[in-house]
Amino acid sequence: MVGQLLLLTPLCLLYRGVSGQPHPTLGASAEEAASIQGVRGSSVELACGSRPAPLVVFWSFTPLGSLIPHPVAVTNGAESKVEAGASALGAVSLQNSSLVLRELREGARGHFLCQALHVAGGQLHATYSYLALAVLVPVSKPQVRLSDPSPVEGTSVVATCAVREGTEPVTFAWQHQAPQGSWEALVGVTKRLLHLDPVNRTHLGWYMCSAHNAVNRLNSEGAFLDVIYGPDNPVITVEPPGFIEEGFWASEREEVTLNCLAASNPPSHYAWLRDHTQVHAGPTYIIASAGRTHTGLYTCLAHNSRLDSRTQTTVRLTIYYPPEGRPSCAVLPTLGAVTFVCAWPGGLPAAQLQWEGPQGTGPTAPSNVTWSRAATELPNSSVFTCTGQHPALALPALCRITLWEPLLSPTCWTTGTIRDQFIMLRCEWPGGEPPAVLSWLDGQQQPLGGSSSSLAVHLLQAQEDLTGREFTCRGTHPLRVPDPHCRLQLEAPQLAVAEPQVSVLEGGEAWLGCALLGGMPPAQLLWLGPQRRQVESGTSGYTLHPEGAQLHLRIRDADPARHRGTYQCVALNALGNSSQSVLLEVLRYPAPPNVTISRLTYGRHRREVQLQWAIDGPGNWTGFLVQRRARVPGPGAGAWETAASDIEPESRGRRLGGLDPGVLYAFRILALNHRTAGYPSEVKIPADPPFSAYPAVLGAAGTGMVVATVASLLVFQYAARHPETFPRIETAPTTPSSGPAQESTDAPVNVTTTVTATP
Ligand SMILES: *[C@@H]1O[C@H](CO)[C@@H](O)[C@H](O)[C@H]1NC(C)=O
Ligand SMILES: *[C@@H]1O[C@H](CO)[C@@H](O)[C@H](O)[C@H]1NC(C)=O
Ligand SMILES: *[C@@H]1O[C@H](CO)[C@@H](O)[C@H](O)[C@H]1NC(C)=O
Ligand SMILES: *[C@@H]1O[C@H](CO)[C@@H](O)[C@H](O)[C@H]1NC(C)=O
Ligand SMILES: *[C@@H]1O[C@H](CO)[C@@H](O)[C@H](O)[C@H]1NC(C)=O
Ligand SMILES: *[C@@H]1O[C@H](CO)[C@@H](O)[C@H](O)[C@H]1NC(C)=O
Ligand SMILES: CC(=O)N[C@H]1CO[C@H](CO)[C@@H](O)[C@@H]1O
Repeated sequence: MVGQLLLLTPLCLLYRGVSGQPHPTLGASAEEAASIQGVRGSSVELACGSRPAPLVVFWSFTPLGSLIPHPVAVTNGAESKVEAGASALGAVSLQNSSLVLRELREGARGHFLCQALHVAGGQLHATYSYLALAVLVPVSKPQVRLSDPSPVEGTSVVATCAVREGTEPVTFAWQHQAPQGSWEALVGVTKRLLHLDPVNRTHLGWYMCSAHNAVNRLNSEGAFLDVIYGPDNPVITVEPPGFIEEGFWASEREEVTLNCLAASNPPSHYAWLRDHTQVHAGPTYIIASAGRTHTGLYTCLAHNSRLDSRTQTTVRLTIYYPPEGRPSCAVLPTLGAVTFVCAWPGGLPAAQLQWEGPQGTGPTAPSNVTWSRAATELPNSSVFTCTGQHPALALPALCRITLWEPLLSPTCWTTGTIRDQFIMLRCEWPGGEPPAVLSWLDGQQQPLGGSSSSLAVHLLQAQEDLTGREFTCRGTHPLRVPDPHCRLQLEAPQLAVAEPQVSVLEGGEAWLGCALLGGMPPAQLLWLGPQRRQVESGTSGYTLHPEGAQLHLRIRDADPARHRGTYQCVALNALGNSSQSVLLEVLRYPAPPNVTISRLTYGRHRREVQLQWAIDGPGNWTGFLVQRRARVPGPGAGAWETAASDIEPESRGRRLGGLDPGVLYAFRILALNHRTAGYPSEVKIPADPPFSAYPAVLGAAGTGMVVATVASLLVFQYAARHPETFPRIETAPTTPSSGPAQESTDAPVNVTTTVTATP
C-alpha cells in the first residue's frame, strides 16, 4: 500500500515541476501554494487542503535549491508512514492529513507538496496543496569586542557586536554608560561595528550592544573601554578664594588651601613646588597659617604614570597684610580752607583711605589722602572721618577729626628777665582743631618773626625806648572770622606806698605798705632798708608779705637803733625802675618818774635788806629795777648788779636776800616804762635795825677778812679800769646810747637786763 503511494508522488511532483502551477485534471482540484514560516527548534503544522477525510494523503518535500522531491510521509487514514530520511527536517509526524514538524530544523526549508485522494459522488478526486516553508533562525547572544580595551586618547577603536547566527536581516543597537552615568543609547548607530576614531575620554565607559531579527532580540554583556588620557594642564584653586591679576591672595594668619586638579586616566599623581622645591606630595597643599614669607610662586606638577606624561601649572600667591595700627588723621589750616590729611602707610597692598564729612564723601586714595574744604562751609563741631579699607581686614579702621573753634580770644602778656635784660612777649589762645595760629605784630602791624600754634613768644632786647611801644598778637583760626587779637603796651613800673611816714613805739610792730600800680612787663617789688640794702625776710625782725601786686614789710620788736630810718620800695622791670621812700620812726616811751628810797635796813645777820621806796612826781611806769653794788676797800667800787627786777608797778617795798654779811653793799632803784628806764635814785647803804649784830660783823670786816665772790671781784676790776663808763646804762649789742631817757625823742634803744651805775 505504502509502496503504491510512494509511486504516485513523483508523478505529482513532476507535473507540478513542469508546469510550475498545479493544474486541475479530471476529477481533481488544486490549491494555491501558501508560504509558511517556522522557527528553528519549534513546531509547525502543515495542513493539507481543506477537504475532510481524504482516502490517501501523500507528503513530499523538495529542499530549497533542489528540484528533486523527496517523499516524507503517507497515510491512508488508518495507517501512516513517515519516511526515515525525513528526520533531517525535524521530528516529523502526521496528524490526520496534516504534517507536523517538531524541533524544526533548517533542512526543512523548501517546498512541501500534499497530494490527497477523496471520494466524492463515487468518483475519485485528487487535490494538491503546495506549501513553501521558511525556517527562521533566532539571533544568538551578541558579544561586544573591542579592538583595544585600553586605547590612548586620539587613537582609533572599533567595537564589534558579534553575533554567531541569526536569520538576516539582523539589526544592531548600541548603548554606552559613562562611569558615573546611566545607560544611554547611541542614537543612529545601527551597525554591527562602532567606530571611535579618534577615541577620546568621553568614550570611556561600558558598552553594550543588542542584535535583533524577525525572531528575537538579545543584549550583550557590557564591555569596558578604558580610554587612557591626560594629565591635562592642572587647574589650581585656592581656598578661601581671592583673585587678583597676578594670581591669588590670602590674608596673613589665615589657613590657605591650594588645590590642584589635572584630568587624567589613570588619575594623576600630584606634587607641589615652592620656588622649585617640593613642599608637598598630593593634590591639596595646606598652609596652616599664612605668613608674609609664603608669598611666592607655587607650581603643581601632575603625572600620569601609565603614559609617563607630565603637566604643570604655576600660580603666584600673595599674602596680604594690613598696615600697622590705624589711620592717623590731622587737619591743617590753609588760606581760607582746611586740609584734612589721613595717612596709613604700609601694608600689602596699601590700605584704601577715604574721607567723609557731614556733607558727603571726599576723595579716596591708597596710603594717604588729603581733602581741602572751604572754611565757610564748616560749622563748629563738624566731624570728619577717614576710613581705611584693606582686603585683609574684615572691618575698616577709622580715625576722626572734630573741628572746633577755640573759645574766647588770644591773651597777651609779657615777662621780663631782669638779669638778661630781655622782654618776652607771650600770647596764648589754647585749644582748637586745627590749633589756632598766633603771630606778633609791631606797632606798624608788621609781623615780628613767624607764627606758631596756641602759644606765640617773641623776645625783645630790653631798651628804655621801648617804653610806650604797642604790640599786637593776632590769632587766626579757619572757623573764626574776623581774626581776634590782643594788644599790650610796654611801660616802666609805677608804684605807691601806703604812707610815706610811719611811727612805732619801740618794741612795737610796724607795717610798711607798697603797691604796684602798673608796668609792662609786670614789675618786681622789693624793699631797701635804711642802709640801702635789700631787706630780706626773716632777718633782723623783718618779714616780707607779698600779696598780689603788693609787698608789705613788717617790722617786729622795733628798735630805734636798727630799724629807724628811710626805707625805699623799689619796682623793677626790664624797662626800668621806680621807687618811693617811707620814713620809719621808732619812738621811745616817756621817761618814768623819779624814785626815792624811803627806807633801807639790814635784816637778820646782814644777809638780807628791807627796801622801801616812793614815786617822785607824775608819769607812767611799768615796773621797778633794784641794783646793788659791793663796796670794796681801795679806790673805785664794784659794778652795779641787778638785785631784783620784774617788780610790779604797784609795789613799794621788797626784801632782798642772798647778801654776804662780810660785804658792804650800796643799793639804788629805777622806775621803768616798758624799756625806757628813769633816772636812778640816790645810792643808799642799808642801815642797821635796832639790836643788830652789826658791830661784830663790821669788826670782822675791819680785820680784813673780806669775802667777795669772784663775780664781785671781776665787776670791781672792770669798773676800776673803765671809770668813764660809770654811771651809764649799758646798751647792747651796738653802740651805747646816751644815758637814761633825758629826751623822749631820743633814738630808741634796747635796754639790757643788766643796768649798772656809779654812785
Ligand atoms: C570626543 O569625540 C566626540 C565624537 O567622537 C566629540 O563629539 C567630542 O567633542 C570629543 N570630545 C573631546 C573632548 O574631544
Ligand atoms: C602722601 O602721598 C604723597 C604722594 O601722593 C607723598 O608724596 C607723601 O609723602 C605721602 N605722605 C605720607 C605721610 O605718606
Ligand atoms: C566748638 O565746639 C566745641 C565742642 O565741640 C566747644 O568746646 C567749643 O567751645 C565750641 N567753640 C565755640 C567757639 O563755641
Ligand atoms: C634804678 O635805675 C637807675 C637809673 O635809672 C639806676 O641807677 C639804679 O641803679 C636802678 N636801681 C636798681 C635797684 O636797679
Ligand atoms: C629827777 O632827777 C634828776 C637827777 O637826779 C633831776 O635832774 C630831775 O630834775 C628830777 N626830775 C624831777 C621831776 O624832779
Ligand atoms: C600815761 O599813759 C596814759 C595812757 O597810757 C596817757 O594817756 C598819759 O598821758 C600818760 N601820762 C604821762 C604823764 O605820760
Ligand atoms: C483534526 C482532525 O480532523 N482529527 C480527526 C482525525 O480522524 C479521526 C478519526 O479518523 C477523527 O476522529 C479526528 O477528529
